[in-house]
Amino acid sequence: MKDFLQALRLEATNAGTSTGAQWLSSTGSQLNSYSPVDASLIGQVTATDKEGYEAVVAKAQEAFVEWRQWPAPRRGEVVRQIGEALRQHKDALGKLVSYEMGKSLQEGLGEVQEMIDICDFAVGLSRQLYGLSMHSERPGHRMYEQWHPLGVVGIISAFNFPVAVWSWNSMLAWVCGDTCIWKASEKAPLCSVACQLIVQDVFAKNGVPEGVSCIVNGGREVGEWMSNDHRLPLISATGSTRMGKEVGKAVAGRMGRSLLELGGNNAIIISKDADLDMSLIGCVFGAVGTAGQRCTSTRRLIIHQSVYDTFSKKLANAYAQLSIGDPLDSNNHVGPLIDTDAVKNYLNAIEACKQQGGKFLVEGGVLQGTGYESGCYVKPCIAEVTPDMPIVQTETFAPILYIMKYDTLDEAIAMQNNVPQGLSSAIMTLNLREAEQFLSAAGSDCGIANVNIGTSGAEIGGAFGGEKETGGGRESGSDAWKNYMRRQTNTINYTNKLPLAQGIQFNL
Ligand code: UN1
Repeated sequence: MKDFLQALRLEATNAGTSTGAQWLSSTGSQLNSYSPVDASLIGQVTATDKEGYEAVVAKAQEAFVEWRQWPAPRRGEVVRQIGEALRQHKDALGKLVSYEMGKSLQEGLGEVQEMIDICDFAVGLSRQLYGLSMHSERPGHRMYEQWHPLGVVGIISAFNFPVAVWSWNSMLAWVCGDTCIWKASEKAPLCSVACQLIVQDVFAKNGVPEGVSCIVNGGREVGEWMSNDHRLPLISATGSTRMGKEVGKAVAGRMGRSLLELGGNNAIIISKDADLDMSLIGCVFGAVGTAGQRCTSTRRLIIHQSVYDTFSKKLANAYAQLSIGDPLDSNNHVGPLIDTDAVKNYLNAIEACKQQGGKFLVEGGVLQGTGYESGCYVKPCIAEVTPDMPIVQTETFAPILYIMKYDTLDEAIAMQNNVPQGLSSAIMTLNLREAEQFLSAAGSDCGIANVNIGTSGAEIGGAFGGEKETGGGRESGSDAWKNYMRRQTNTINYTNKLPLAQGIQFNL
């Protein structure tokens, strides 16, 4: 037994359904969590059955009635303590993320840091859930708006950020007075159990009602129950565009609210005026970090023709230095893909790219031999392509980087925008005119547009999400909290007359 599993009290868990301190038994199927690092079975959870799901929703609804009455700063104090508990568990939780999901330990720890950061952000917010006040057109009237808790929030998260994405949603939802039901990816279910165990202790110390933090586990079916459930006014879903379209449709069908954060096809433009050495780090980390399994991973480089040869040589040299292997070993840059299905997708994309005319500058392939027994380790690769190839329009969750040439900035921006997805984008340039054009209304069409940093590694303080097939939702910082509350406009008449708006006369 690995010590971090013990530290997180994951030794003998097979529960996958909880309303907080209570763990419910289930007749659902067993979900095995295999590590892509070494193929070992880390643990099991039981999928939530319908009965368990109903019990969870009932508890979350009941808890909401009490929780929404707690003053927001008091809810914030509870979230502050969660942040403290996460600081204490950072090392163990970071290792679990790395071991269950396969990202490098540095990135596993970075993910827990994102959780801590969003806790801090949410604590501040708990005293700032501001509404505007307006000037009424009628004398003796006061008009303002206030934000009320929304209800039970359903959170569906993906394997690639198995803990942080939940925290972006739940920490904000909690200070906003909502209760949460979280369905983690069936590919990383132990992460949700570990988080629930950490939160449960903090809640118990503070007398938080049972049902404020709930977890359910399972596959598509559980996600469908949530999406179709009118008792969940908001579904926040992170994952593939295919999944998001189904969730969005189901939630819209019942006039619910959805917050969708889906696929990306993120590009970096390398201008003739770029600092090439600095750009290299952003490009390589963006493309191979998390083995290309971030929704913000860099998938395309659009390189000015005058620096194309120089920069592609630099890239090839950098790729030759990458060490691939056990992500818990800090000497390695790249860990495994999540599972062998992901390896198949990677191989299929390489094959499709070749058939469509792509030429590989750095070849891919599946690694074999000692240390690679899980069959999930692949070589990050680089293909020279043209932007119209169908594979270049697609998000493949793997370390495949497509590179292409451009001549004018207008052309580069058009190439960057001409994909179905619209999450993250960047330009590397020291030329102010180019940078400003890229950020202008005629520039990048993405939710995130950066200058002289890469596409991945967004900070929690900004609103996170994107346009087009990325789903349009914004999570995390800025005013994303408004997703988790309902707005109410209030007008109060403190006179003895009842003037009507718009000057309407209505005399009895
Ligand atoms: C995701 O991949 O779903 O910007 C989230 C980043 C991280 C979040 C990625 N802060 O890469």
